[in-house]
Amino acid sequence: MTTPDNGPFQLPPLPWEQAALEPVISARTIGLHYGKHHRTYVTKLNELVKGTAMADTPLEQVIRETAEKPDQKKIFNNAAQAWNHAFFWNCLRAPARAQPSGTLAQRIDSDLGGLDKFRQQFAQAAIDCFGSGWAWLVDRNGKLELTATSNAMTPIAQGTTPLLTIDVWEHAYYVDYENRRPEFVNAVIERLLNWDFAQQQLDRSSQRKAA
Ligand code: MN3
Repeated sequence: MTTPDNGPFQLPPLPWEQAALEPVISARTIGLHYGKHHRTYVTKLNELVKGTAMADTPLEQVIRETAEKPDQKKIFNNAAQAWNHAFFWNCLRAPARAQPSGTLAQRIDSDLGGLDKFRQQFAQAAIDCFGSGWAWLVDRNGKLELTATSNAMTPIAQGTTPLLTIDVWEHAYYVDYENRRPEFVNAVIERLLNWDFAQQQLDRSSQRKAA
């Protein structure tokens, strides 16, 4: 763990080497995206919460408490972006397994019409997200859905459980793909999705509902 500016919130280590996702995502993109963008969200969040009760509040709770509050917008944006990026890195893995298994595969079949439709709809949500944002596979009250959020907005502030995400801010792909967002999105969906991580999120979501 590295702690920018010794603040309470930390930049978690990447789950792989920076070149691990090549050629889909270059080491240079990961170096900038993680080392500059993600780090800056954590650093700014630490500056913003310094000396407040938020400094002792878990990150997910900071996000929920500041969502949709205009006077807390800066804290929300940096907290949600810090969380979204840490989640995003875990959604990627190379080499990825070709397809999900277990209950996740069953739910993709029953809720989304199968893996091919999942891929098409996830890509479409990512491509159609206007401007900066995120595409998500979420569990909403026991049903899987594909959706997108704008800017820093995150499912954990909207009462759904995220299973997978793709960052579609331009900084996520411009160095490697210039303006070709669909090419980036389809390459990530076909070659990098971490199905084991998505299954873990689904299991946790099911356990929370059963509790
Ligand atoms: Mn990003």
